[in-house]
Amino acid sequence: MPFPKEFVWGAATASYQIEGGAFEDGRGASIWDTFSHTPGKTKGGDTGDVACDSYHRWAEDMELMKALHLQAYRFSIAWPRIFPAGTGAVNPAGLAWYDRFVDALLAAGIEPYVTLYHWDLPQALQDKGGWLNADTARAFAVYAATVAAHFKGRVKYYFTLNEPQCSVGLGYSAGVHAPGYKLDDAAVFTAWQNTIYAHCLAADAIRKADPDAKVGMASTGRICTPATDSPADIAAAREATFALADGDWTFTYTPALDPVCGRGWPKIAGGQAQRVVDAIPQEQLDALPLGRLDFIGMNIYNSVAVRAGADGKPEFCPRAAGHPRTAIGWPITPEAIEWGPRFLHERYGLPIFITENGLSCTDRIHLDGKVHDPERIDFTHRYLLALRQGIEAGADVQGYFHWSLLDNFEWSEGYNERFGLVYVDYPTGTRTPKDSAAWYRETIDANGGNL
Ligand code: IFM
Repeated sequence: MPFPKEFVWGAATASYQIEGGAFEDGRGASIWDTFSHTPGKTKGGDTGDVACDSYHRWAEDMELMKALHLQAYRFSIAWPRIFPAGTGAVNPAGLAWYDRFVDALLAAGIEPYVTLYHWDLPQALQDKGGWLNADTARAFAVYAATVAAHFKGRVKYYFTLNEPQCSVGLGYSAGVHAPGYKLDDAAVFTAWQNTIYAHCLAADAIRKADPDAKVGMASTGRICTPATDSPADIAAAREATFALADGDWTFTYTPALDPVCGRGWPKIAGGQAQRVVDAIPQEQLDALPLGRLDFIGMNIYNSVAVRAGADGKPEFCPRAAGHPRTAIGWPITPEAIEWGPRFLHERYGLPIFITENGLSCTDRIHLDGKVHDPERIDFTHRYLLALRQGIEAGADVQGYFHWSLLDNFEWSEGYNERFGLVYVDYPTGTRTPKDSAAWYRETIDANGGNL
């Protein structure tokens, strides 16, 4: 059975991961330039200086997207290309590059879905405290307003943030992403709170600049799936998906979505972070309704199974020995993309886009010159079947963006992980569509009816 009639099929990327051109046409430095150039922070010392060189090879990428029959493309705008110092003067060359790109997408009949912040914060703002400083949120709103006004009538769909769970959790708590901080839970919550404040101000700014624009946030987090179909296990999985404990709350949907979906700031069981939640300034509380969402973006990769314990409380189920994994080591759990959207749709009542889903494989060019990636086809096939079950069960999922269009710079993992439908030979920049690209095109053409 095909997917719903208006279902949108796309692929996704992010600026720092593919663009390169890091020092061109007036782009300012971002925290990822600083971080990746700091010895020991990325595998092999890899940086995004060149990445897939999409800054120069974008027309080629456009042809790849056309050949894939993509209906939509989710990409991010690099804030430091538009405002090299984060605030102040606009860089016209930065806007001009995205002008060419967006116009080419539209000419190809591919709908742009723009992410405004996929982690490449201007370094100049980091120097003033980054997300620990509420001024960063105000600067983000100016940037969002500038972009939305500039692309009015051309870009309709915006995601303000990509995965605050990672930009804050990995960047301010675990220290493995830029800016590389390992702060206490209270400080981590301060960065979180300012990030959500930024979303709220930006959502408002986008709507004021372009009343026809639609605003979402691309979120991620722990998804718990029921060990069996029993109502008790389903209830336990739901509870565990949204539960927050002090020191274990950043990789969850709740503190990103509850505040902007009319549920207020959630309680964080424990101490440190809750003290900061209790002290959120009034102006930030007042801004929450501005952050209302037209849709939720979910970046889904895997999940953990949960059952109801003897007292009905959630118990995590260990994975069986040898459970299937992707090249990066993440478990393969298609049920994530059935239950995640079901639980979020029940809780928030909003349409959902799967803004990322995919896997890294140990892809290579085979003797016949092609890239055979049956693992990616099998993984995506299984996840799409599960997604369709979720839709049939009532989750209002309106589109799917495969992560990623191209192999690219996988943050602290450098170029070690290949997530693309298209293989990139980094020394030459040569692109080779993998077998999965042809398979995905067939799936798009059949609106999933081939699955
Ligand atoms: O590459 C990342 C992306 O930038 C954010 N979501 C997860 C992907 C795979 O790790």
